[in-house]
Amino acid sequence: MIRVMDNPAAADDLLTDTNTLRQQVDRIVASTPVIDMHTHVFPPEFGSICLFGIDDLLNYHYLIAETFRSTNISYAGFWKLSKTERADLIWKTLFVENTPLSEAGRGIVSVLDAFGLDARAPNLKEARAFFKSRKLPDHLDRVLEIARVSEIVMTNDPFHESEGHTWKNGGFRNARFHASLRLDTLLNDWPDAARTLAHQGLPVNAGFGGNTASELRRFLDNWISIMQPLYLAVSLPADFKFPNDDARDRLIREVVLPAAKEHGLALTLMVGARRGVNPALRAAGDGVGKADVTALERLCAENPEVRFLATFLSRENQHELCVAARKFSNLMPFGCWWFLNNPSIVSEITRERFELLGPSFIPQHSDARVLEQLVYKWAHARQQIADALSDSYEQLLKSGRAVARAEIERDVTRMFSGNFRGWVGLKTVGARIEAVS
Ligand code: FIX
Ligand code: ZN
Repeated sequence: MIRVMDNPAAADDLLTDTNTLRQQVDRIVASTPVIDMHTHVFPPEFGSICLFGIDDLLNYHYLIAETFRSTNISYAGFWKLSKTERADLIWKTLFVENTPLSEAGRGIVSVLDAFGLDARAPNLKEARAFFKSRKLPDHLDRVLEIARVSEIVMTNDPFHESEGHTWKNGGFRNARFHASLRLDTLLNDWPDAARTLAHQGLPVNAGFGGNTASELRRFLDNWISIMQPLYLAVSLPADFKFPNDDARDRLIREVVLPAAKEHGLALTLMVGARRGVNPALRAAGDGVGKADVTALERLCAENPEVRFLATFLSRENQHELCVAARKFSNLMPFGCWWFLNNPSIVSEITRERFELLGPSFIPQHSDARVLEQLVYKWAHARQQIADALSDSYEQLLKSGRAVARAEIERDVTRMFSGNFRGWVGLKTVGARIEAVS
């Protein structure tokens, strides 16, 4: 029985009819702006790493891996081709000679459809002409509008030379983009990072001699002041351990955590990638491994003043991540990462999170690398989130509590932007977006 008087919403506002309820949830989830809190998308100021258009879309590493399953070309032969030739081959293999049943294949179809392009075209002539005709700044606006993405977080590694030029020349101006300071080179490739820094004149060495730790702190402080990141981030291998007797442990304890504390920055951990399982596939050659969630628990327990954002790549780790988040209020689970970003798994993980965490998590990030991927990744994720949320509200209704439209809006806004804003201290003042310390 629904006890109207006990609810804050007026009786008329309560959605007691399941069809109406589902329609409202679909509409609200489809239209609520989202902050995309982890991407590899860059604004035009970043030059060649700002990827867009059909050739970049088809050269996505997800599709490259799939192409090798349906053609006999050698790895060497494939990499010898130009970007345009590779796109032609991928189109022919996955979209003309086969049906694009995979999530990444369907993604291309959704993008073409959103722009009124023929997803059954025999070649890329029409799509290339269309994307060539677009003016990048207008196109960027349009993509964000279709995807209902209000703000985007980039991945910015201070060791990547491709970005250095932009940062040295005053950075970027687009207020919808934010930086995140990526620590992969530093934490996962320490001997190389130490060599590079020493080469740049920093008195550091791989054996942590002298003032290595304090010099690295200065290095991070400097990049934090240049990039103004919303958080520090690292992807970690499936065998990541904490505590551990290795350089990464020292770097985390002596450099990264103190920097996070001093600057009030959250630390994002993306755990479970197994890099270079098949190096011949380059970026498409990474795999997945089940990780040890107790490492994250130890980090959260030892550093209650640090806010952690965490995602795991293995499906097997998802339940443990939810349980860990119930134990540590400084832990925010986010996203269905990479090989998990398939409708069936997004549905499963989102439902599990509702059941264990209510609305206190961030359901998805796109991980887009190419601008227009935002269109399909968000459209597809929103469908799964809406279905899972509708089912949760319907179960609540059956148990005796109806929801009102305003409550659905509150919940979706919290999950699509509020949880992240609160976690990283990002506020919106009218159209002006600013980070607060
Ligand atoms: O480490 C990461 O941020 C990963 O998301 C990428 O490296 C990966 O290649 C990817 O694109 C996954 O979606
Ligand atoms: Zn990523």
